This record gives sequence, structure tokens and C-alpha cells, in this order.
Amino acid sequence: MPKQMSRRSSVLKNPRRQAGKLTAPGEPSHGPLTGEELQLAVRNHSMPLEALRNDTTPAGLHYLLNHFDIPYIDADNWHLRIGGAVQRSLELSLRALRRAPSISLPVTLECAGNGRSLLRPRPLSQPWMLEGVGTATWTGVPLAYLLAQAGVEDDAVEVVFTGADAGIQGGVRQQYARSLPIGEALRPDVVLAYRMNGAELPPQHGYPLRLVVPGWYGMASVKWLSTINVVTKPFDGFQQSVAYRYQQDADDAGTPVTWMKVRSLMVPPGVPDFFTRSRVLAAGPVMLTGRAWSGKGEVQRVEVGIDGEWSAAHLEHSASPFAWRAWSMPWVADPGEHELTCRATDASGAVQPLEQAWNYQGMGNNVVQRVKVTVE
Ligand SMILES: Nc1nc2c(c(=O)[nH]1)N[C@H]1C(S)=C(S)[C@@H](COP(=O)(O)O)O[C@H]1N2
Ligand SMILES: [Mo]
Repeated sequence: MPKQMSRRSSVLKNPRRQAGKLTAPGEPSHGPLTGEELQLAVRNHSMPLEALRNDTTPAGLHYLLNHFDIPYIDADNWHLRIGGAVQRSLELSLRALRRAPSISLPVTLECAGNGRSLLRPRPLSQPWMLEGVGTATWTGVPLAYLLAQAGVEDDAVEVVFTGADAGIQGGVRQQYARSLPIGEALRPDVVLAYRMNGAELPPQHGYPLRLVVPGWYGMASVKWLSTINVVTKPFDGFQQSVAYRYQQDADDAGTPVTWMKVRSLMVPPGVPDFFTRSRVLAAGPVMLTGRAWSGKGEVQRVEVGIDGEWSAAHLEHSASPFAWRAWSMPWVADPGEHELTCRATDASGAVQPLEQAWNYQGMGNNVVQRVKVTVE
């Protein structure tokens, strides 16, 4: 990939960066949380695990991940441009988009870096624990409908989505941009959303228009869309060829991050201790509940582990093929210290690991959640 190599070497020429540090602001760390991580964490919040009780995550509880600043967009003067390898370029106002045929789809989104901060050493970036996830109902125009109106040329290979937000990452000045293979872009359930949970898209979630790619990790769902460009060569922008890759070290080209891996989470039972957030609950019967999802193939089984002993949980149906499934399992809590865990298996047979294999950017983590509880 010569183009990607040239991008890498131009990054290396940046005098403010040391060789080999292309993606993270530093080497993965065994040290304490840094000020930079705290700064990212307060800008990008997670979904409190108790919100797993909701089928649909209220917008204010849905996780948030913004690389740069939230752009200020005057929707009255905003247009979406669709161009590149198409027969007719389109320029659409928000009004025009709202008049087009629409669909509403509940979709579970998870950040590809979810779970990153549980890794040792810890990749330095947004320091997610386990809660970088949420499920919203997205309403908007199917992307395939607009691409059909534009008329995609036969030699198109990818579609590039560019957001209005800009900044510098890995020493590279950029607007946030990602591509999808043409086959994915033409899926009937890929949506250009202007509503979230029935209300106008909030500024932090991409107002006035965002892409939602069901099944893929969140980075594919480009917010604050400004252009959609059909291309005849694979896109090599920073968020495609450098960030969001499974790699072993900074110089490993790695493989692209795409679909969400199977994962389950539990609502921590009982009440938290304010500072440590360790859980305390009364002895007796308690219903353990949570959610499970996978980008590729429906979740088929969730098991709950009580002190290492696994049994099958009851599974509810999901609201859509790309929304999480609720699970529950009754437990009679006996006094003492316990460790509760949950793990899901999807239709492909993939099951969550007990120990996570490490990668340089901390991508695609789906390690089993462990909840320590004290039963009184
Ligand atoms: N334009 C733009 N789109 C973006 C991002 C961004 O920083 N800029 N972040 C991406 C990432 S990494 C994730 S996980 C999701 C998060 O979507 P949410 O904040 O609505 O939960 O948005 C994606 N879309
Ligand atoms: Mo993300």
C-alpha cells in the first residue's frame, strides 16, 4: 500500500512526534491515568450501566465519542453534497432530506475502543472501561435511496463520508472521514439519520445529519455529515488507514476494524459504594439483568457466572436485528463476597473471551465483565 506508507512517513517527519508513535499520543502505559485521558473522558461520557434497563437508551445517557470539537452548524444554510463516481451529483437541504422516504431503526452502537482501559499496558486514548455503548432509534433516509438517485458508476468501490468537524490527530490535520465498501453502503438498513429517539438529532450526536451503519463499531457512523463521495479507489484517510486498526505495534499496518464483536453487559445489582463503586446488596432472591449484542449474527446464548459457575440466562427478542437483546437470570444471593460475570455467544459461534488478547490501539475488546458484590 504505497499511499498509506507515504502518509506514515509524512507523519514520521513531523518533528513534534517521535518515530513509531502514529496513533496514540504515547506508548501504551502501565502508569496511572493521565491528565490527557481525563480530559477526553470528561468530554466523551459513557452510558451508565444502570441504563441497560432501557430497551432504548435516552439520548442523554447514550455514550458519546467526539474526536475533535462539536461543530456549530447553521442548518438553514447547510447542504449535504453527494458526488464523485456518480451520474448526477446531488446537493440536498435538510428540508429536502426530511421530505424523502424515511425509515426508523433501533441500532446498538459501541465504540471500537470500549474496554480499552482494562488492558495492560493501557493504550493512551479515550479511556473507556466497559460502558461505551448505547441503543437509539435512528430515523432518516436510507443511504441506498440517495445513492440510487445519484446513480453510482460501475467502477465505484467505496463511499467516503466526511464530517464537518476538524482537528489534528497523529500529527495529521484532517476532517473526520471514513469510508464504507460499496456493498455495505448499499445495504437497505444503512441510514442518514436526522432524528434520534424521535427527537431532533442532538448537537453532540451529529446534528443536523449523521450516518448510522448498523452492526459496525461506532467509528463508521460519521456525524455532522457534509459530503458523501463515491470513489473508485480505496480511501486512505487517517481514520481509515492509521486509526481504527487491529495492530500489534505502531509500525504494524494491521487490519481494519469493522463489525462489532459479541458482547454482554450486566446491570450491577444492589447499590454502589460512592467512591469505589463496589456493589452491596441484601441476601435473598435478586433478578440479574443485562443486554447482549453482536454486529455479525444474532446473540444466541447468554450465560451468567456466579463465582465461576455458569448457567444459561433467559433471552428476550431484540427490537431489530441490530439492537441488543435483554437477558435475565434469577439468583439467590447468599452472604459473603461474590464475583458475577456474563458472556454471550452469537450465531457465528463467537463467544466472549475470559482474558482479552492485547492490541496496540485497544480495539474490539469484548472481554467478559466481572462484577464484585458484597452480600450482607
Ligand atoms: N464526524 C465525526 N463522526 C464520528 C466521530 C467523530 O469524532 N467525528 N466519532 C465516531 C466514533 S469513534 C464513534 S464511537 C461514534 C460515536 O457516536 P455517538 O457519539 O453518537 O455515540 O461516532 C463516530 N462518528
Ligand atoms: Mo469510537
